Amino acid sequence: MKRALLQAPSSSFAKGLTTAGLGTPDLALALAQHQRYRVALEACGIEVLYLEPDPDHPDACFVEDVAIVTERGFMLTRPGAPSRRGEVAAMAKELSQFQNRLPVIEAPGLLDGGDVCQAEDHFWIGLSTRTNVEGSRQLGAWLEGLGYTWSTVGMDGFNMLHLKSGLGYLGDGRVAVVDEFNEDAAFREYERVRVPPGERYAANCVRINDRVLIPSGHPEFEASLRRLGYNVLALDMSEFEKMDGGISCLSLRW
Ligand code: CIR
Repeated sequence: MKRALLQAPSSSFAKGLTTAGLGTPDLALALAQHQRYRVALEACGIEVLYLEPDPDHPDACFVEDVAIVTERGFMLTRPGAPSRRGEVAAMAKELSQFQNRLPVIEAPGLLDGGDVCQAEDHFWIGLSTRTNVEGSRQLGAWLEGLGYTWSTVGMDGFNMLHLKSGLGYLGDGRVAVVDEFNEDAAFREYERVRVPPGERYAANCVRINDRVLIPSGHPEFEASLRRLGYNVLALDMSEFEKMDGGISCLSLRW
């Protein structure tokens, strides 16, 4: 991985969608946490690019949801939340410098990037309240054209915003999972690293080159990653957690 695209939270950040019930985020603290996130990515050897903050779209800092980026090509999504659909235009403009024609999920398809997890040449697509079967089918067809495989993961009745709210691919055939995914046939061939029930927020973790980024304050999970030999970087994500966002949501990485 060489590059990441970020967007700082804007003045309207606190007006974004949330179900967390953790209170109103502090913008100054969110900006400081975002800055430390950038420094952490740079420590992983990543060149960081920025989109302009966008006060018309309070959730726009969660850039992961509006595009799928792979080593073989980029695709724009059609976010499940109507208030987020306008974020795609700025992303299209930014990514067009890397790829001339950008395919996009078309109505009635819905897809949030937070529901898409790459594990080597395979992609899991979560069917959440933000991503429907049609969205997964369109993404899947595009992925197949690039030589990837894909499968859907049911999330009916799970108390989770996105697929990656409950899992993170760690590389080396290993996936961090909350209990709901532990028995799922989709992950049977992978070594599962269990995220303790009291530390669910940490399931949204990302492997970047030789490091794993996790949210701080999850000691049991952090210790199990360290036992497996991972170089763990723990970041305070409190203000983003208040808006249902995690470590992966704040960047697109390729
Ligand atoms: C939303 O509800 O869309 C935002 N407040 C949070 C999005 C988090 N994104 C992600 O998990 N990929």
